[in-house]
Amino acid sequence: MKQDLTKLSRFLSLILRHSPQTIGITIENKGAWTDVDELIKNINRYGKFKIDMKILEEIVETDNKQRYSFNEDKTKIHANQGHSINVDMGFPEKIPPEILYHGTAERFVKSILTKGLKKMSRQYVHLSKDIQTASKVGTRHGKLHIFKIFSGKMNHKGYKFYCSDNGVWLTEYVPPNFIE
Ligand code: HQG
Repeated sequence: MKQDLTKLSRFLSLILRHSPQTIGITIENKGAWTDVDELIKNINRYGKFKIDMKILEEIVETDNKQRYSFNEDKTKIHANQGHSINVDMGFPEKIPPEILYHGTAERFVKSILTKGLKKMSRQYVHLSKDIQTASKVGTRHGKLHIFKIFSGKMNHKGYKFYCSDNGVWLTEYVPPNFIE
C-alpha cells in the first residue's frame, strides 16, 4: 500500500521545525541540520510511518512548497523555514519588494491592526510575494483576510528582511503603520 506522502511530509515538518524530541533526534543550531540516517532510523522506530532514503528524496523533490533541502552529499537535511525551535538559519539580509502580503484570518484583523504582525510561535513573521500565496497561507486559519505590507518603506526605516530558499519573506515584526 502506498502511504500518504503528504501526511509523512507534515510529520517531517513537525520533527524538523518544531519537535525533534518527538522521535529523539537533535537538530544543529547552525543551519537547523539533522543527520539523514538518524532521521530515517528514528522515524521508522517511532512506527507511525515507514521511510527510507528513496521516500525521503521523493518528499524533498515533490513537496508542494519545497519545504526541505539536503546538504550537498545528502548526509544532512533541514526545513528551509518555519521553525519554532531556536535555530540560526544564517539567512542573509535582502532588500524586499516594495509591497509584500500577509494572509490571515478575519478574526485576527483587529488585533493585528492594533499590535502589529507578531511572529507568534515561529522565529519570524512570514510574508508572501503575491496575493495567491498569501491567500493559501491565510485560508489555513479561517475566513481569509489579506494585508498589504509596505515592506519597502519598512526596509528604508531599517527593518531587516530575509528570504528563505523556498521564497518566503521573513521579518521580526511589522508595526501597524506599515499594514494596510
Ligand atoms: C497571526 C505555512 C493576532 C498571523 C505558510 C497568523 C507560511 C496575529 C498567525 C508559514 C498577530 C500565526 C507561516 C497579532 C500575527 N494578533 N494574530 N498581533 N500577529 N498573528 O502559522 O504566517 O505550510 O505561525 O496573522 O505557508 O500563517 O507550514 O504563521 O495567522 O509560510 O510550510 O498569527 O506556515 O507554511 O500563524 O504561516 P503561523 P503564518 P507551511
